[in-house]
Amino acid sequence: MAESRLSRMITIERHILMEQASLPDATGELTQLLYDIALAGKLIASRTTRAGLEDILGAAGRENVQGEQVQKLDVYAQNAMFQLNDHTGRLAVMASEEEEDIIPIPERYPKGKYVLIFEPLDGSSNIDYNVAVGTIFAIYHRRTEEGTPGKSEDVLQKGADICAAGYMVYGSSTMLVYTAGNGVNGFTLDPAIGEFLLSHPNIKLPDEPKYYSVNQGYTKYWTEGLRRYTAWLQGEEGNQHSLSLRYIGSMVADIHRNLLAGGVFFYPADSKDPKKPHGKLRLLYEANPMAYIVEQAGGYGSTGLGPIREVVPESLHQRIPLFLGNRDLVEKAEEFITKYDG
Ligand code: AFP
Repeated sequence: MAESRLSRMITIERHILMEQASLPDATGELTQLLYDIALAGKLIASRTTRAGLEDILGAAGRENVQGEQVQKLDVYAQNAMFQLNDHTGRLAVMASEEEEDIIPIPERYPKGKYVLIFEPLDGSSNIDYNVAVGTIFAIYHRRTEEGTPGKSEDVLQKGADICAAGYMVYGSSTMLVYTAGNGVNGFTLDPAIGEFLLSHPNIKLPDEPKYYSVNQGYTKYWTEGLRRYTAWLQGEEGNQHSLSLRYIGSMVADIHRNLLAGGVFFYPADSKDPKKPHGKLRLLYEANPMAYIVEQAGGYGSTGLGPIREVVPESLHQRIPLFLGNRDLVEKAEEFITKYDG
């Protein structure tokens, strides 16, 4: 008898469990943690699709018609990620782009063996314009003694030590893309049944890239190496091929597109703001998880001088220049930077 379409349907829960079954030492805790993050993603998605309505129904800080406090979406996303994960006994500590310090697990709850680092709502300045935004997460094993409260050293780990990472993108549909070190898989939220269904199995960057993505409005703040590299991407500097430019200004959405279409996303160091000599994006919340995902899809993540995931973090909110995408395109950036800016 032919296999039915329903029996071929793979929910994220089923997929994570299937991955777990292939790992002999797995206890199921990572599985549950990923599932809780997916649930947070569903909650955040349900709010982002109502973003404009919230404005009609009540401004942030006031009550909406249901008598609930209206929260800004990034505050809501922060709370959803925290509250779905603080009490489960799976985490030692968390850290978020929205919080200055590490986020301890409340005293009353057990402390687990994992560390969760997240950017609750990336691209939030785009929300008012109905542009896709996203949530990024990375999971590490704790370094400090099990059962005790997690510390900064649990959070300040190299990207090379990540055990799972992913993102949710809230766009024309909601997608969750994750890797636990065994390839990258993408799931689309079916709002009718409230489930993430496997829609993009084993994502690999296409060999023939289509796009480069950078805020080219900052060209005047760039080094010679960066300018020449961008010219190379445009088919100059001895390059026979040119790529199209696409830049949304929501890193998750930009990288998601390039992951499927092939290309390079970069947010380099520039001289625009002397207080931010290493660019805008953060090593822990943005660069490391995205580099891990891109590398699991066959690409490469670099600071322009070497692998992002080898950088030893010095502080929680450290910024870092980044180049992410097809390996040959990223290595070319390293080449130009070494040659002209070194
Ligand atoms: P917001 O979360 O403040 O909107 O910043 C988004 C972001 O961190 C990242 O998603 C974009 O790639 C980048 O900033 C865009 O920054 P520019 O406006 O400087 O290009």
